[in-house]
Amino acid sequence: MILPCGRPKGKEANMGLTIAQKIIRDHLVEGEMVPGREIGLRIDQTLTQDATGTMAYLEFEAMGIPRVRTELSVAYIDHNTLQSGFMNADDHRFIQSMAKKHGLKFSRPGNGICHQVHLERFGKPGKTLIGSDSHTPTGGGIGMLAMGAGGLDVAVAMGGGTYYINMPKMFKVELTGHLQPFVTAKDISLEILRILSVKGGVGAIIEWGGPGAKTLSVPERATITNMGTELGATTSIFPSDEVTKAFLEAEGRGRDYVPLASDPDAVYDRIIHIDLDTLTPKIACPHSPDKVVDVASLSDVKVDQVCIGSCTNSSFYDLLKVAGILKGKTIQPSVSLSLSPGSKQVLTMLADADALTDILSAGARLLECACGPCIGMGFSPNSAGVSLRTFNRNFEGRSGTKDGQVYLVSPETAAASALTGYITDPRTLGEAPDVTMPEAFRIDDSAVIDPAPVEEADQVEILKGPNIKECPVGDPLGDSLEGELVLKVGDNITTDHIMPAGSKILPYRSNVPHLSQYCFEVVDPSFPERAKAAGRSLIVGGENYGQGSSREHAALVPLYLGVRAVVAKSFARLHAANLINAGILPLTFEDPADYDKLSQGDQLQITHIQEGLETGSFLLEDASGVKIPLKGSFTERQKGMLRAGGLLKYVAAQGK
Ligand code: MIC
Ligand code: SF4
Repeated sequence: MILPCGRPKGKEANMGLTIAQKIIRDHLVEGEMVPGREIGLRIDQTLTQDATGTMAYLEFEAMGIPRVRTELSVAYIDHNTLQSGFMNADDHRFIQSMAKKHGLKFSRPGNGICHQVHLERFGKPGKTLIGSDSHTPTGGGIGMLAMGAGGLDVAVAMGGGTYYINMPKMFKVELTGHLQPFVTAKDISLEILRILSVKGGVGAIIEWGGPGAKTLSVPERATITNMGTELGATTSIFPSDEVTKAFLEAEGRGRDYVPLASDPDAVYDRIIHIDLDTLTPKIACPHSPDKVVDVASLSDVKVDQVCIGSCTNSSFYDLLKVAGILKGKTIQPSVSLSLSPGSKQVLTMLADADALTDILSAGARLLECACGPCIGMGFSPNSAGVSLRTFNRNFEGRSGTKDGQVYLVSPETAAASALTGYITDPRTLGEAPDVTMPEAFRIDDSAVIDPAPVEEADQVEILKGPNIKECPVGDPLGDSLEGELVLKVGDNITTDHIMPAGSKILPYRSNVPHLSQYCFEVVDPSFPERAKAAGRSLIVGGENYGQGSSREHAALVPLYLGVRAVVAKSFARLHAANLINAGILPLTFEDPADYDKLSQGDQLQITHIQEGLETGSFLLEDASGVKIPLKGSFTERQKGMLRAGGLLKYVAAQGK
């Protein structure tokens, strides 16, 4: 039994709580902590990056709120740093002017990847954080409840609004033993992906614990919580303990430490055990992070390119180990190696420790402290090239080379393979470098710019370049919806399929009309033209539709092209939320076998939508009279959003 305020009553009141449940309890403003039910959370901190940020700030601007109402909001520039053309620089100036006027800190380009910098300088155990980037759960490495969200949700939270999710189930991963030499946190991430798959964490928060967790440093924990995103999990979290305290103290932020642990009698929906003593180096094969095998099993695969970096594996700790492996050696002439340090702190400390010299002398190319190759911003592999990356995603085409064969590995496996030219189990190298966490990090926040004081905010001019176009808004949902089935796709369609990124397209994240030419480019380049010609239309998908990124462009661009409903076997959490925010109706098949009854080009109709919103049952009919039952269960708030034509219109109507 649960009281309206969400606190358990009766027998359950004495039940122990998990770490996440404790943070949720302390931030609950609406709903009950019952798995599957919608809850509203107070958000302490927000972050945005530039690829989703421009849109988020346009949305924030549309809300007319003068100053952010969070404890801390930070605007990072880390994705779009190539600046080929005026577009990125214009977006950066816009974001910087918005931050200055509306009370956000602004992290300049070059300061680092949002998740790495946020962990170093701003994250606090026990706080809630949402970010317009799906890897925001990195903050779970220091015991934050950190979640990826759509830009519009972040805009609402910046304005002091509530963030809504469905109360997740609780999973626990119990770690025992110690990582053996050359076996790493990345191998733990890949192992859990092997066990659970890219859908295995959907609807769950994954808590990491057990004696093995105590042996992991904060950067290692952050690698694991970062890649929890690939499991589809709402977020992942570690306890806040002595290790967290030491990390915060080394960052000069000991005052931010609070201890956090689950109760001994906390209840989990699922417990998974991983024995670190027996874990071996792992690798995810093209094109999915869960296609995991032992590194040793692929030793005959020749490597063309190795990329070390990204928000998963670019900490000082990771890169010191890489330097230790490469020191005094030279990479194979056939291999191209890149290094993108996670932050300016990491880069300057590597330089101070002479470790940067070891890496560069071995033959690496130094890229910026930014996302870079992870999101296809340069350094694409050669045709059909094998690229080993310490990143978190290896979706088809994401590297910028359509037939590139991207494998995901640890920094140790990456460095070892660059030396041999073949996929190499780093344990064959001999002795592992002995790396310890520093007692103090190099603290220099000069690349973080404070906002204007409130009294001067009025005078700050908002700078908008010509690339910044209006954000599309949905139409109120009527009682029936008719349209062509313009695209039928299979399982595990990612947001990179729906709205690709990369150096050609990413500069247009604030220009939806231009962006729309590339929608579903990897799947079917004729989609945009067909969708435009069709007027109002529907898309049909398989399982886990929309997995991957938080990019709301994967909803806004189809909306612009006329898509009004997506019918799938199942949806990824973030994408379903983004569709509703955009005013697109996401429905699932009552019987997944009905998926086979539909073909691209069918004329479809969904009737009695208003009744369906209440009952959760919908009926899809094609022109020949075939009837397919669909379902969709929406909260009152979501119904309101769909009826209004999306979150922006809904918020405007509520006068919030
Ligand atoms: C990604 O890793 O796919 C991104 C680029 O960081 C995205 C955000 C975006 O599309 O801008 C994410 O993970 O949310
Ligand atoms: Fe940047 Fe890659 Fe991390 Fe996304 S996954 S935030 S693109 S480094």
